[in-house]
Order: sequence, then C-alpha cells, then structure tokens
Amino acid sequence: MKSLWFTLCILFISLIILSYKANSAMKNLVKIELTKSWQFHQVGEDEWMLAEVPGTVHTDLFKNKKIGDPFYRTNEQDQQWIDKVDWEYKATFTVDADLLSKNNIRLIFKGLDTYVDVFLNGKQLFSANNMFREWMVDCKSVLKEGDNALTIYFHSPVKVDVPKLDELGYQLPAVNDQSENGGLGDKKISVFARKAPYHYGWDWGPRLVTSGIWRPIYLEAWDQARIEDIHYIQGQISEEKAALTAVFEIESEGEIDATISISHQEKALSDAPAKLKKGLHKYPVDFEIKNPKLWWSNGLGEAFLYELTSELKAGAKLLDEDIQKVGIRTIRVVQEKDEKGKSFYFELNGVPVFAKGANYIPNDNFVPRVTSEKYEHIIKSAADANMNMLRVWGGGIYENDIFYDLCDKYGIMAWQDFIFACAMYPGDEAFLENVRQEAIQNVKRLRNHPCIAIWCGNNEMDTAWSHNTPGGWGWKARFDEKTRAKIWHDYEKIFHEMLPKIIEEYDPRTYYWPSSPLADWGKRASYSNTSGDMHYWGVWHGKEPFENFKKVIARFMSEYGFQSFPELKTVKAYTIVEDWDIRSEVMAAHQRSGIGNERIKMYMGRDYKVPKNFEHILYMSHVLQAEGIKIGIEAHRRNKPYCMGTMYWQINDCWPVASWSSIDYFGRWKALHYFAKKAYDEVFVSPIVDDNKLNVFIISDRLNLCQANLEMEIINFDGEVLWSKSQQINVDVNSSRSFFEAKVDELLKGMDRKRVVFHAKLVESDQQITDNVLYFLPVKDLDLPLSEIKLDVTETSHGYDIILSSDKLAKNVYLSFDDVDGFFSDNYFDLLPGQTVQVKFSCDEKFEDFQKRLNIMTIRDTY
Ligand code: BMA
Repeated sequence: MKSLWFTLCILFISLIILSYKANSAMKNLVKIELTKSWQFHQVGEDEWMLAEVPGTVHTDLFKNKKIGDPFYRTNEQDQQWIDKVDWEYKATFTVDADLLSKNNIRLIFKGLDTYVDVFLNGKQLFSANNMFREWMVDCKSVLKEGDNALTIYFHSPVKVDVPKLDELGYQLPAVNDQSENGGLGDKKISVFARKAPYHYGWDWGPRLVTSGIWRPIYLEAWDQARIEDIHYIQGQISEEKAALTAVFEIESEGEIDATISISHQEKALSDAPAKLKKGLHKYPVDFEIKNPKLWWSNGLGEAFLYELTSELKAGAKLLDEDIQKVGIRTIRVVQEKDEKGKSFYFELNGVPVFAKGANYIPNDNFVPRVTSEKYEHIIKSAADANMNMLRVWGGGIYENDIFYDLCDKYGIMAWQDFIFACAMYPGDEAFLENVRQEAIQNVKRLRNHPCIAIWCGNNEMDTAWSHNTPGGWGWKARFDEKTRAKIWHDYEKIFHEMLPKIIEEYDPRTYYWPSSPLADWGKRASYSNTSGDMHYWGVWHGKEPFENFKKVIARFMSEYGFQSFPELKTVKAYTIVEDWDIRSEVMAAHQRSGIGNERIKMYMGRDYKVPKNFEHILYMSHVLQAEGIKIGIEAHRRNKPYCMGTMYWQINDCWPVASWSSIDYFGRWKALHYFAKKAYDEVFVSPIVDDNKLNVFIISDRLNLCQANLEMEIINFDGEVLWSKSQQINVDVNSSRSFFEAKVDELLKGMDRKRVVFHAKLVESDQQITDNVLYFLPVKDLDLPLSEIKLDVTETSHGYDIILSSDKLAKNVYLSFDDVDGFFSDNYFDLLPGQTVQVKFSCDEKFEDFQKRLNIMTIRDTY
C-alpha cells in the first residue's frame, strides 16, 4: 500500500515538474509551490509518514491514524505530548537545467509554525522563530540539477520557551493560557512565542499547541528584475477622478531601462518608463481613474473593486506582473469632542457608518485545513446578516489573504488587531525586533485591501493592566514596583511607540488605536462610557441581567456576548449518547469558560422554565443567547449616533464547543445569527419598555429618506386584536428616534399580560420591510398555549418552500432536519396567530417524506 502511495506521489511530482517546465519556457519569473511528496516523523522515531503541506503535526498524525480526532470527546487530553517533542518534515523536489540557469533562485516560506531550522541538501539555510512572518532565502548556490532535499526541523515550542520563563524569573500574566491542561502547571509560556495565542487554549478553545508548515512554500526563480511589492496610495478623489499612486518596490540585478504599466480591463491607466537601479528600490507611478466607482460597506452600496494589472517590462520582454483588486474609498475614525465626551465612529467616503458586526476568531485550531468554502461561508454569512464589520481579534492570527479578499468583496470592514491578547509580553531586544518585522510584513501584506478600517495594537491588555488607575484585572498586584514599571515600559515600547510608527510609515492613511477597549490615546482610564470603545462583560462574566445592555452604552461597543451550546447535530460529532448531559465530562471539556454551562443554566432560569431534556436545553440555550444579545444590539442601535458600533462576541468557532458564537464550527447558524440578521437590518423597528413607558424606535442606516407606515397592534395568544394603531412616518437618513410613546398600564388596561404580545411592523410601498415583537413579562411567566402549526410545503429547484401558520402563538419556532445539512432562511422566530411565515430550505437532496422528516420545536414543547 505504502509503495503504491509512493509511486503515485512520484507521478504527481513529475506532472508538476512537467507543467512547471512548460511555464518556465514562457515566463521570466517562475514560481512553483512545493506541496507534494512531503513526509514527517517524530524526531528520534524511525517511521516517516506521509504529510500534507500546508498542514500541521496534529492533522498529519490524525491522517496517519496515529492519534484520534483531536476534537472528539476528550482526545485533546491525550495529545498534550505532541508539543513536548520535536518533529521533522522533508520533501524532495526536482530542478532542471532551465531553472538552474536563472540568476536568482529562492525559497519563500509563507508561514512556519514556529521554531524551525531549515536545511537544503544538508546545508542549513536559516532558522525561524515567528509563525506570523514570511521567510525568503536565496538558495541558488545550494540547489543542484536533479533531486533536492528540503528538511524542516520543528523544535518543541515548550522546550524552547520554558527556559525563557525560567530566565525571566517571573510569570507574565497570560490568563487564557491553559498551561495546566498541557501538563505545565502554572508555567504560562505562550507569551514568549510569536505563535497564535489561542493554540495554548482560550475560554472557547482547546489547548492544542501544534507545529507545522502552515502556509505554502514556493520555489521562485527569475532573471533581471521582479516586483517585490506594490503599495496603492489614494490621493484626491472626486466624482470626476481618483488620483492614485502605485509605489512599486522592484528588485533588479542591475541598471535596466524598463517600463511599468498599469491597466484596468485591458485599458491602460499608466505606461511609465522606469530606470531600474541595482538592488531593491521604490518607483512611484501616478495614475488616475476617471469617474471612479467607490467601495462601499455592505448595505450602503456596492463594494466595487478595480482589478488592476501591473506589468514590468524590459523592451518587449515581460519581467514580472501583478494583479490586485483595489477599492477606492476613504475611511476615517472620527473622534470629536461633543457635549457628552468624544465620539468614536467610522466615516466611509464622508458618511458616518454605524458599525454592525461581530468579533472573529480563527476558523479552526488547525488553520491550514480551513477551506476557501468555509471562509466564504463565514464572511458571506456576516454579509447576509447585514453586518458591515468584523474584528479580527488579537488572540488568533493575521488572517490568510482570502479572508481579506472576501471582506473586500462583501463590503465587510475589518477591524484588525495585532496579534496580542489578554497577557503581558516580554520586551527584550530580540523579541521586539521579531515583532517589528512581523508587523511590517503584515501591514504591507494587508494595506491595499479596502476592507482594512483600523489597526489596533492588542486585545484587552491596557484595560487588564490599567496602568494609571486602580482596578484592571488585578495583574499589577502580583509585582513589585520595579517589575511593574518594567512590564509597562515594555508594553509602551510595542503599543505606544513601535506599532504607531510602523503604521505611520507603511500605512499612514489607516488609523492606529493602541488597544481595545480604550477610552482614549494617552488616557489610561481604559474603560469609559463617553469616549473610545468598550468591551462590556457585565452580562455573562458579571452575572448582570440582560436588561443592563440597555444601561451600559458606550460610543462603540466592540465586545459583549453570551454563550450557547451548539445544536444537537454538532454535539453528536464529538460525543456518544452517554455524554448527553451538560454536566458530563465530555460536555464540560467542550466548554472552556469554567463557569460556562452553569452560567447558561442560571440565566436560563431567570427568563425561562429550564427544560430537563438534553436536546431541549441545547435549543433553549440558543433562544436565550439570541433573545439576550438582541436586547444589546437594539439598545446600541437605538442610541445612535451617541453609540456608533455594535460588535458582539463572536461570530465563529474554532472547534465544536459551547461558546459565544453565532455560527458553530460546522458553519451552522445558531438562533443568534438569525436574530442578528433581523436586528442589523438597514431599517429596523425597536419597541422598548422602560418603567411604565413604551417607546417604539425606528432606526435607519439608509442614506435616503424612508417613508413608511408604522403598524402596531397588541394581540392575544389566540390572535385576537386587542389594540391597534397605524401611522405614516418619515424616517430620516442615518437616524434613530422614537415614533410612538404610550403608558404601558393605560395601553394594557383590561388585558392579561400573560397572554398578549405587542407587534410592530414597518410597511413601505405595501411591503413589510421589518417587524418586531415585545412581551410584557419574562417568557417563563407567559401563559404559552399549545399551538397547531400548519405547513404548506412546495418543492423548488433549490430545495423546499415552507409556509407556516399557527392557530395560536408558537414561540421561537425551531425547524431542523435530521442527518441532512440544509439551510433554513429563517428560524427560531415567533409565529403569531393569523400570520404566515415563509421559510426557504435549501438542500441538494429531495425527499419523498420531507414534511414528516421536518422537526419543529417551540418553547411550549420544552415543558
Ligand atoms: C473577550 C475576548 C476574549 C474572550 C471573550 C469571552 O474579552 O477578548 O478574550 O474569549 O471575552 O470571555
């Protein structure tokens, strides 16, 4: 079997080499990815096994059946040895005389995780120590015609970093580092490695400290000159034209009379002579785009992208070319003093934009296996839920290019943290220099993306340390004065000196913000309702009621959240039936916020009758999370323009787990994602009761007026209309205000609060554009009726259309389909009596007994 594999691999390599030969005959610059014939082994063990590159040690071990699925049950616990030993990867690739004849040949390593020595034909090329950096090394002198052997030695990150902690002599705070799960006691070493912090565990993630070639490796050969980088810089933009400068960084072997041309859809925008000098130099090229189409965020217009082709030529010979999608837009972070403090909002093309979105973490503990389909699913799901911003949170990674390409495409602005989170980091020269190179490379890699809206130094480090204020997370108390000063000094060196300088030099048009949350630059009271951004965790971590979302409102809510379990289909993927109890060992292992499962239950008890049945608890946790976060989103949007952003924690998961996510590891939307889609709608109606007062707010993010009919009614759970009112309204551009006010006790006079619901909808040109419901008691105190839901199902080309109606109120109707993954266009909604709701179910298969196999659950079914 093994030898068959081997023969197949060799065949494959030969094919690649053949196709590369064809290429090399045509092109001045050849680039081939070294993906094939990789093998790996544990250092000290004889057996070499097939490996996948890009990949990780864990996924390779799993593929070779040496370990179980790291995400299954408690397998994670048995796999902690993997980060304590060294690993080696090797591959052979063939080089022919043609390629060897090129003057410049180098190997480019897009990402090595993390401590490695790289050898070519037995000679050490270099060592690397940062997962987030690219490494480029000339290899012509070591390369030979025929077979070449590349070997990469991965040192155990534990073995490398434990001595650093011993040498430092004190433990830097790293609250999410699950060292004890890794058998390291309290030795939290994650801060020493420039490696994804969440690999060491987080309060939603396992501790799986992997190693590997996590991004591609290329062999690149060229003569004369090549384009190293292009920075597109925007100048003046008017309706008639956009002035741009493309700064080319070109590496040349010598003096060459070249031309640099830029074109769009084969129409030349610039064709400029360039006298190339020997070495790496910059060559600015000015050009214009007539009648430019701007890039807009989702909801405000088209996210228009220009595909620009650049060519570097010597006479007629094409030396190198580059194709990039560029968006024309201006983004500013506006912080202006006002009567209440200081604003904090994003202004896109001159328009203040209310940011609607979520925080984003890596899609897997093993990033190389995340498919482009998965990336697209998450970012499209963000756009489908009317989001316009995602925050690439600092405990993960600087994402792969595809993430930003998709944000560009879908109009999702990216709040980009540098990768530092919830810890304090060392400040020795070597560490700082490593961070400097990492930051420069990543800023250069990402700065042309129109989606990049802000660079942020780190996640929650300023607020946790709270330098000039009491409070914080108690970190300072552990250190004497001298050590404190040193730790803060090291902090300032990175976040107040180095990173802002790098942004100033490499991406001066994008705003730099040192930490999230932060009250203001230079002001260390890092927690403020009146300026900067805020992470509000009173709900959940602080056990405060959901109602407090209405009270704690800052200028920009960059984090808040609430957990739920994943749905049963997802739970089934990591459990056996015996584990189906939220207190079981396996369910506890897939909950990393120690207090989590009990906290969900505690909140559930406040508003709902807590179900006994396991599946019901999973469902109720979705409803609880969605209804709770909805309160927050609505409160933030009602308070526009005082508050100009709401980003719940978190959109996705990196493994199947109970967490704050609105989409689970398998891409399944939880109730929260459906609720967010509605609550983030461009025009939205939000009824609220405060004391005895009912107000009905309309929020509009539109840039044009909205004339509509606000139709309100109070009905009982049998569908009888007890009160109604309809009024014509004009909703201002980009606004929030109340259009209706009433005293609740007067409104509800004679009605049974246990059996009534307030329903408001907005109708524009005879079309309902948004609606919302409000109950006057917690759900557990409502007298929910048993309802009979009627279905009218038709088969369509994409799946099924389901029309639902009910004789009585059916609260939080949850549709699911066993064993088949399809997508419901709406779910977990309240089906009011007398109303019909249309849901599209998309799936690839057809079923004779679709209706029978469709499961329906409502809150009334859980008790
Ligand atoms: C925030 C985040 C994460 C964490 C989340 C939930 O503070 O920045 O560190 O996972 O809270 O606790």
